[in-house]
Amino acid sequence: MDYYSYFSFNWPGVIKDTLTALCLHEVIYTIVITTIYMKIMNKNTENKLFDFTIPTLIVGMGSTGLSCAHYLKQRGCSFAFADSREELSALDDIKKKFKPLVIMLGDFNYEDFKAYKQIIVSPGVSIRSEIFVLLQKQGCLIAGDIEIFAQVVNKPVIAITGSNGKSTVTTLVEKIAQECGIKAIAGGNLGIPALDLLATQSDLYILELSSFQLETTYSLHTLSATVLNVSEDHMDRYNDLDDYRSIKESIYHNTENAIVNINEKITLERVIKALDKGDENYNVSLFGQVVDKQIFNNSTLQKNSYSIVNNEFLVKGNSEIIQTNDIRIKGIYNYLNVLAALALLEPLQLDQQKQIKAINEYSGLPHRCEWVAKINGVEFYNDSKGTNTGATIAAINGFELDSNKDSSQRTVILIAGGVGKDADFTELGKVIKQKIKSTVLMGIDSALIKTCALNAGAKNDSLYSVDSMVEAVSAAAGLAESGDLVLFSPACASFDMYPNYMKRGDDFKEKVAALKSELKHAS
Ligand code: UMA
Ligand code: ADP
Repeated sequence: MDYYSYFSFNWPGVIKDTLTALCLHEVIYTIVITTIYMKIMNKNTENKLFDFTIPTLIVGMGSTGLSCAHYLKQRGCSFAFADSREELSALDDIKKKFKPLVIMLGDFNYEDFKAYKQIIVSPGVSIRSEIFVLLQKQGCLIAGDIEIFAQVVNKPVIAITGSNGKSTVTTLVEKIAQECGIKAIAGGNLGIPALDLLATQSDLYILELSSFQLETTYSLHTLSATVLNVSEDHMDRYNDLDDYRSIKESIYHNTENAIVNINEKITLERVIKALDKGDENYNVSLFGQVVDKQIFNNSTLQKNSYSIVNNEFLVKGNSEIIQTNDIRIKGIYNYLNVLAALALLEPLQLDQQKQIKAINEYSGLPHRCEWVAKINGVEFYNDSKGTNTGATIAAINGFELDSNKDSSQRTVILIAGGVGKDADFTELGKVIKQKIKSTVLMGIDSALIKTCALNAGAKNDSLYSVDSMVEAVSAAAGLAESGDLVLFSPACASFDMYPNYMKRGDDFKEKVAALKSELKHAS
């Protein structure tokens, strides 16, 4: 069976069988399936179809905005740009390349925007600001690039969101699918904007989706979708954690297979409720660490569940799939990422041995608990992508699991700090108190982390404040003894000191390398 053709979607059996029996030409399938698609999209009255024949306003001239412009230009559509920056170095090139109707720079202006019936808004721009709320009320379609992608893609899509682990799972799913011979490509929040992926004419699209992107996505039909986990992030854009969680959960709308983390109780309950009420009709597969035996007493769910046994085996139902010893990416959170990837791919019924090979070969992405160096018996790890408390706590716990030492020895020196995005650092404070020998703090919100650690009972003389990466690395190295490890996992965004987390991680690695060569020359 060709899972990747138009027939691959689990359209209601009768329709699929009828189409297959009639042996219609692919073009006719496309028309029929597009009609079904339209029906799905129109179920929600808010879902207007993007109209490629009328002028569009593209808000935000970053990678998303430019990718949308590229796509619209290819289709011969006219569009204007707006960006709240006053100046853009690439302005002339953009004008020349895209020939937009107009480019509006500086503060967004309702009077200018209201001339457009549809606006593509970049994820970094909040659609909850007054101007967009007003425009939407007046019937303007406010959509993101993922919504446009959803309306034009004609191959299966797997979608991944969550506070942490998205990029790891997205790239792992891509690697497994490719190893199994599928022309698959990953993108979205990961880096390559979704519409750019279409040029590859792949047979499977794997999208990492942020909550920002989900806010402006209404009709994405997916083969499988997951919310990996929910912990505080981007609290500067949301009212509270539940508001943020609800946006994440919208990824399940219109999926055929909802992949749910068994440990995310609130989400799991909502998914089951939606099924019971008949609001959704997806299949559910679970993944996670088994704690709630009751759920696993339900034989249907148990059959479809992926879990970890004694931190040693990953299993589906009762069957062992893989030994954790053989997996290169370590830590419980990474085993959960592997389980999620397997569950997301389950509908494709791929060859198990090939999947296992791909998983065992996968060595993770840079800036995610990446080993950097060993200096005088101290190991340095770069986890610059640890940009919220959930990630940093998972990273610390991951090391604890893999360490042969008693956790009470507290052998980790943590370097953290940056832009806290209005996060509550109480939990991180507790973990610092319990598990961290010394903490070196830098960045704009470092005082908030320090206060939470002190409130949790951490000793003042275990907390150090510094102003730069070079000082942070030098302080951490000075505090560490042979056998300790230095973990750079900031729990914060980078933009107070760096353009992005990659530059920040690279700087950490450079400073560690410099320290190593300094010590080598000194000895
Ligand atoms: N802009 C405004 N007004 C604003 C905010 C931004 O005009 O109020 C303009 C900026 O001046 C700039 C443009 O919008 O010209 C930038 O747009 P953007 O912030 O949406 O960023 P893009 O370059 O389009 O990149 C986005 C994602 N960025 C964000 O969500 C902030 C990228 O995720 C993603 O890789 C890319 O689309 C392709 O899909 C990055 C990210 O940090 C990695 N994501 C967050 C995260 O992972 O935590 C959500
Ligand atoms: P995202 O794309 O969601 O930011 P990544 O896969 O890039 O996630 O991982 C970023 C960091 O989040 C990692 O370096 C690690 O510290 C942490 N992390 C990864 N997977 C998980 C998970 N499943 N649960 C909690 N934390 C995780």
